[in-house]
Amino acid sequence: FKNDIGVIGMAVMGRNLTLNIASHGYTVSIFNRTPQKTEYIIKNFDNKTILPFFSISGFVNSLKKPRCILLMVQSGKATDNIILKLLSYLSSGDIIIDGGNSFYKDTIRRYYNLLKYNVNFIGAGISGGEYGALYGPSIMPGGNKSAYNFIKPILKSIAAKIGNESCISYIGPDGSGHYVKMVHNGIEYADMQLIAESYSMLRHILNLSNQDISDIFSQWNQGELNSYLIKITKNILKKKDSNGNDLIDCILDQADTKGTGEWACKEALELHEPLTLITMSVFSRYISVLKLQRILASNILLGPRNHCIIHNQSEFIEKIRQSLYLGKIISYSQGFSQLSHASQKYHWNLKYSNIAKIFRSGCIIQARFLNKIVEAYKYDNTTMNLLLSPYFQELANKYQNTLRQVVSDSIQYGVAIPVFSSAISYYDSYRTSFSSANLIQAQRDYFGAHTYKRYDQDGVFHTNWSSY
Ligand code: NBP
Repeated sequence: FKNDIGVIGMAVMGRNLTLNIASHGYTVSIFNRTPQKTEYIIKNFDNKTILPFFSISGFVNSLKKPRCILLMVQSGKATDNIILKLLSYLSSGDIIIDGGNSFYKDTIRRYYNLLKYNVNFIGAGISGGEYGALYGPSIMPGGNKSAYNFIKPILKSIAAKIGNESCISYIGPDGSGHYVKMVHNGIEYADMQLIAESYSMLRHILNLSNQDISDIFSQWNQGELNSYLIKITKNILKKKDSNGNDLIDCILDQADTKGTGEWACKEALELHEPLTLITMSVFSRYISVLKLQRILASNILLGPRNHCIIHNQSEFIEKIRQSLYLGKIISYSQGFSQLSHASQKYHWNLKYSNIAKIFRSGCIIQARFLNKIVEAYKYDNTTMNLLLSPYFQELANKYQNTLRQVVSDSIQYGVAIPVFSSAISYYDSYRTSFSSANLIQAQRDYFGAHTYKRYDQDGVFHTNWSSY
């Protein structure tokens, strides 16, 4: 008897995905470098369809051919090591699925390297954290399409559902699935930062209590902003610690990063994409880490002398809501624009409507408004920027004034809102038909003879600027 699929890596993600797969009637072989983790699963989860293996050869030999092996190990060297160990036991046509957060360029390299051995490699972004892995994640697979079609029934069965649709869709060739996951994670950074800045304005400008803010998020979750991140924020703000204190007030204000957000920003630089909100979200986490410097600076550097006064509290709360929604839209516009640029560069032929569809459940950025992105790209997959599509342009025109008021009020209060500020700056830059870059070009030509073009004449020009 041979098993349907094997999973390597029995940390939280691999374990929960294994339980999810087994709960759908598949037999699963499991392996982990450290045997205790494998033993733990067998002892603690009474599931006859999960079979433990303590050697790679035994694990590989236990699988039906062509073998399907899901890797859920740490990205980077650990993934390369385990692929190398597997390779000597695999046969032509076998399929390795890397469900970890691998860098897409590593996935491209692994894909073409394994092709030499006739081993199929699927780079699958998997989002939803440990809960999603157990009950239904969003899955973004890239690689060979016929290999994907072979493993599709298993992956489809474990993916999150929205109605009768599964949150999985073939993304495209080689590293495209992991690229989409990287941008997804970047978008997640900006969503979280926009929510945190909203919380900061409610807390430090309106002086509301955590309970009040939780109630506001609860109301927001009923409308346009309905999303997983708003829901968990509402819950976080109500949570008490064992002493009855608001837990949020006891949590140190230093946020970590794990890599995918930074990758998205580095890729933006490589592609010359203005991914300003995500980048500013990553920088905001870096500033958060400078706690000692911030404490020092708070005693040295002055803030605004006079606060403007918010006369109407409920009106300001509604303005923050509208600004948060527009900020989110601008961030997604940038993220999808980067996807489109990468798709052209790597010839991936991405279908943005399908990508937005699989983000609608299972993953961290799941949100009602993704339906609007699905519609926008279904109507036109070549849309240059979501802000130009009918629904989003109408919304941007409706909320842009509010966003600038909220940014201006917060600046006057001295409350930091770096991503809201980036949102309105990008918005204004994007809608400016005559920018100040003429001066930049002149400066470049002045000191470096970089040349410039003119509106009124064809050709490329250089001026001897120092002669009058
Ligand atoms: P970790 O990312 O913490 O990785 C731990 C696993 O990698 C363990 O099974 C460990 O084995 C194995 N491993 C390491 Br470390 N080095 C190894 C090596 N040289 N050879 C073989 N195995 C090795 O686990 P995770 O949080 O479950 O995440 C798994 C993957 O899924 C990662 O790529 C992660 O980025 C991605 N992911 C995580 C989340 C999340 O919410 N945690 C969400 C989405 C995707 P050991 O037990 O012997 O040390």
